[in-house]
Amino acid sequence: MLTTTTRAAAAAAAATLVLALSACGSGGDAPAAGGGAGGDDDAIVMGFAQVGAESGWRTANTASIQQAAEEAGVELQFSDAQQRQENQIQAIRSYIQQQVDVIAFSPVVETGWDTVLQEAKRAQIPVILTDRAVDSQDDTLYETFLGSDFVLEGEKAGEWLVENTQGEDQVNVVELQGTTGAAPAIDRKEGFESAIADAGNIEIVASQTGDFTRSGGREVMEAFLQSQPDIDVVYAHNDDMGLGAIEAIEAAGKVPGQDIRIITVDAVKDGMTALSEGKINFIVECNPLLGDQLMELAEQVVAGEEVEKRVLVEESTFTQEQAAEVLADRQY
Ligand code: GZL
Ligand code: ZN
Repeated sequence: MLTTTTRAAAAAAAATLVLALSACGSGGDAPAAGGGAGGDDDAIVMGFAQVGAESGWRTANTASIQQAAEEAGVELQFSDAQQRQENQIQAIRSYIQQQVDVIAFSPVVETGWDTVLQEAKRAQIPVILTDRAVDSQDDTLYETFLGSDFVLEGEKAGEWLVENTQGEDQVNVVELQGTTGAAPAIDRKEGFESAIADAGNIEIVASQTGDFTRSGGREVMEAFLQSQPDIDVVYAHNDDMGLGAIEAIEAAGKVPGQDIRIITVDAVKDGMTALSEGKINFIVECNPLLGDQLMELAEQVVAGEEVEKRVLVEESTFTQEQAAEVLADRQY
């Protein structure tokens, strides 16, 4: 557990890392004539403050952003906040100091962003939200939000469960929530609960955060297997926690996908593999490949063009049969 002093040290270290990266990234040249930091004076300089590296989804999201920046000729200053909001805020402040042309980030939680976003606004640096949203009332603090509709993802998961438990008298669900306070965790819970609300036979008997990690999912599922006498279904807010739950279920001598059915969200390679093997029963896709759309939006906002306030991404759902068909073609 990081104490406040070590947290501050960690935050400072993260900021130093960002500054070091940016120095080496721009080859230490003087700020370009274009006003932004960085070597090439007409390349857009983007500061990206990533959540962390907590899941397969995040790894794919980071790869997509880095590859798209390369292809678009955008100079990317990139930081990993290890899932800590103070590190993301520190990184955004360092991008403001560097006078980047545009800031993009995926807010680890919904709250607590207004102050630093007002600093970016005062510095006249446009901000793009990707993946996760903020709860700020002032939507002049960011140009656009590019990402999925997490409530819809939760609804798709709940609708599948309602359709596939018709006739079962009592379906006990345990829920592995994502990071506490994160938009996907809040919204996937809301969507799922709304979809099962009218089904009289489905009940969420336990719900706890596994912080979107495989180890978190395993530890919480071990506890649920101890405390819950009858678990029929696991609803995990991402594949990684579902995969951790599979480890706990198998360690308890039960068969995942049969004794205990599993529904997850993301559809990353490891999740789709488990789905094709019958250990997961249904996956709702959450598309991490936001890089190309992000670079297009960055070019538009830096050019001062109006952009949609909300840009949704395409995504689907997968059954066990569908996973087996598409597994070989999955990019992530
Ligand atoms: C969703 C994204 C979530 C993924 C998790 O867009 O924020 O964070 O579902 C990731 O796998 O950790
Ligand atoms: Zn039961």
